[in-house]
Amino acid sequence: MKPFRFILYMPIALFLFSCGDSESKSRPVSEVKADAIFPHKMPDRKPDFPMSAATERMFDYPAKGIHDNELFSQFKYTQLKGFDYNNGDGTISRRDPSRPIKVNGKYYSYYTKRHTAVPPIGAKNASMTTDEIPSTDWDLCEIWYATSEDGITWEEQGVAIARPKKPQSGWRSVATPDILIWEGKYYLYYQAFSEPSGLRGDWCPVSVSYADSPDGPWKHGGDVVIPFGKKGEWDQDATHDPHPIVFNDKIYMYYKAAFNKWPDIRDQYAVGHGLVIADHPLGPFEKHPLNPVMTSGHETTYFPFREGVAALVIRDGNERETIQYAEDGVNFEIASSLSLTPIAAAPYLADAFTNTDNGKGFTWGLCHFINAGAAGKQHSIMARFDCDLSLEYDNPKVFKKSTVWHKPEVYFQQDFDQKENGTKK
Ligand code: AAL
Repeated sequence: MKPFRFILYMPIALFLFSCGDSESKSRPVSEVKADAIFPHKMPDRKPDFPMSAATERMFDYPAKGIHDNELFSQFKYTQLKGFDYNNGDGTISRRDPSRPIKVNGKYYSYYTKRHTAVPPIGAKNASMTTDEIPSTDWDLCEIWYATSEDGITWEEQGVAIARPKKPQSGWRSVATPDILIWEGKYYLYYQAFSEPSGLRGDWCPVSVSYADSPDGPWKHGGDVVIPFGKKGEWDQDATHDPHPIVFNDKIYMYYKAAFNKWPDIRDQYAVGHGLVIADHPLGPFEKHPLNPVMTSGHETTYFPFREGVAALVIRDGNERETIQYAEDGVNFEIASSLSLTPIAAAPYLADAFTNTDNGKGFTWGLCHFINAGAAGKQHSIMARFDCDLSLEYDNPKVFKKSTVWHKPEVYFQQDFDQKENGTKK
């Protein structure tokens, strides 16, 4: 605390702490004596008198107000230049970008690219797919890469990881890559499908390839890098969105598995994120005994922050649209709640692989929009987001406002058929 604030608050604090009764929270309301009233000026420290659960909780966040919370930000979006989508006819899709890395002054990002004769016919129709007809947007894909000087205009460079020959893992599709830099080498982790996604579920293991340069050539380094759970365990048949960082001198790889879903309870589905840890990028990766370490969120986005790890948790679960923080990279707590979050966020992190114990966060990254196409022309596009989630950057006027006003059209796009009655319980 700054010295002048300490002097200012000292008398208030002494008064507040002297009239505390920590047990009174749990007493019936008639017995709770209002020893002190919450002050108009925000106290620096948690007062020791009876408070509601929400007021108590306010003191557990990184800051009591979002304007001072380094783990809160609004997000702004910019269209990328340099990618062609065949006039949006659904035959070209780019999605699930890797976190950009900067090498020799250029940013590199790796992503799922689908270029198929026709748009996807849907997971439900997976049994009707052919070698030419994709089920989902990430079926029949390859991993491509692009470079950029400014993170906005990108030049597509070509294929990084092609589909291997049948029956090798990934022969059907390789997708959703992320990158690790370790001892001067580059490692790409990605989902390797050996059946059309949707056939039995979105089932796939993770493979790894490595190279001496971010331009490749990439050498196959192994399959099923993240071990599946045994039958009956939450991650028994899916390991998605591999996301490595270097933390505590080791490789911490977070991943996602959707569970409680297939084959017949899709509407009950749950999402967990697991953590596997290794001493070397090619493994072996060992599962953390407390997995899943996160029970909300879809695509994984974890980053070194201060002495711990923070996560952007979006789309799924009770704690979706939050940032969470864990000093140990395992036991996450909510640090802020967010709106209009980037989907499949891949932030540019200068310190993702430096084993830092003072993670700085980020100010921009890539993400995707999966509904870029008109009906029957489904494809995804990638975009850039900017934000203020960095300890080295402050732009409160743009990024720390609590409300962002959207035009009425944004709301009216979420229309509702008034004849749709729902079900009475
Ligand atoms: C994504 C990711 C994984 C899923 C699919 C493609 O956004 O969660 O990659 O398998 O959707």
